[in-house]
Amino acid sequence: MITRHDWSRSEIQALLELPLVDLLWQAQQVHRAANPGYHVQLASLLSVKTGGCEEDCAYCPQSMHHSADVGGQPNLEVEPVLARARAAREAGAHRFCMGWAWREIRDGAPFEAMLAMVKGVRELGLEACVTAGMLSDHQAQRLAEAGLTAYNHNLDTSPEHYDQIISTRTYQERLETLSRVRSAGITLCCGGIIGMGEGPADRAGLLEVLANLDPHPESVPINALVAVEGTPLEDLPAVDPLELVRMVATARILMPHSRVRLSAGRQQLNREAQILCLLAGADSIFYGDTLLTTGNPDVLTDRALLAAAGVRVAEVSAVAAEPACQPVTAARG
Ligand code: SAM
Ligand code: DTB
Ligand code: SF4
Repeated sequence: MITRHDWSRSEIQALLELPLVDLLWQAQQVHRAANPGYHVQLASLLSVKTGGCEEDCAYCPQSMHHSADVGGQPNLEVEPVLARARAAREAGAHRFCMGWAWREIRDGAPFEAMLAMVKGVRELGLEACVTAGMLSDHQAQRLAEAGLTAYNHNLDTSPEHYDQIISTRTYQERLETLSRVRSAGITLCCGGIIGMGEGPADRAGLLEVLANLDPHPESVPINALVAVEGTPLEDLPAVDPLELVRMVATARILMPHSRVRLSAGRQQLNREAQILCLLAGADSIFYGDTLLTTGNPDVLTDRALLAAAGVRVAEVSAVAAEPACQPVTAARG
């Protein structure tokens, strides 16, 4: 199978608009060929620094620009974070993702603590992912040295729709952050959100930018907007679950070897819609009762979901044996 990096927006839009049965059939063929065995990865999330963020992302309950801001909570310390990572591992998670509501990483004690958290999570045999806004080359290098598996930084939407969602950081700055992470040898986790008032060309536009990154991001989170009260997007209607299925299937066709993560918004989906997303090629979910600040299905419900779908859950020990930075063709960050 050839992995392409030259997809046009019209080709992508045509995929998104295929009859659903044909889109699913194509996605499944690509998925089975690229990822034999169908292993689903479980990733747990923890918010280390919550709220009070200077950015104005319209969807986010952690922005100081919105009345929803959930700020005012102390940053978590290294030991409690590692205790949560241990508990996540015991519950069966493979990856532990930590979030900081920052515009950019600052040097000093909080960054040293971040490095200690990354080291500690890796020592537990888990993959470690951080999402903390923009960073410098030096900070990326230090995170790589600490063993960071992946850095999450989303493009969120198309370049054209972007300024309706965020005004305090440009699309170009996001692309530069991604390239810094890549240069440091850390795998990329980069995706977006649907349900923010975008049109079909915007969904194709987001996927176009992602699919033309070379190499592709190893991990591509597809979020459905969680419309939080007190954010500018609070009144937007819930996205049709089949639109999420289409987005997942198209991401799978465009980026055959990437992990496509069915991310925020699963609480609005019934079991069957989630299974359709798995069929469409999603091979990771966030696992644990909370995302960063909003809810997620509980662990037992998710275990039952995966059992009902009949998918295999990746073994933690197998994940731990993988090196932090893998060759591009095999990378599954
Ligand atoms: N401040 C960091 C940053 O923006 O890179 C890290 C945290 S941020 C919460 C991580 C991602 O979560 C965002 O880029 C966005 O795609 C997603 N997200 C945040 N709030 C969301 C919401 N209400 N619904 C869906 N996705 C959301
Ligand atoms: C991503 O794309 N989705 C996750 C993870 N990356 C960091 C975060 C979703 C957050 C949803 C809103 C909240 O819980 O605050
Ligand atoms: Fe929320 Fe991250 Fe935007 Fe800050 S930068 S408002 S934490 S999404």
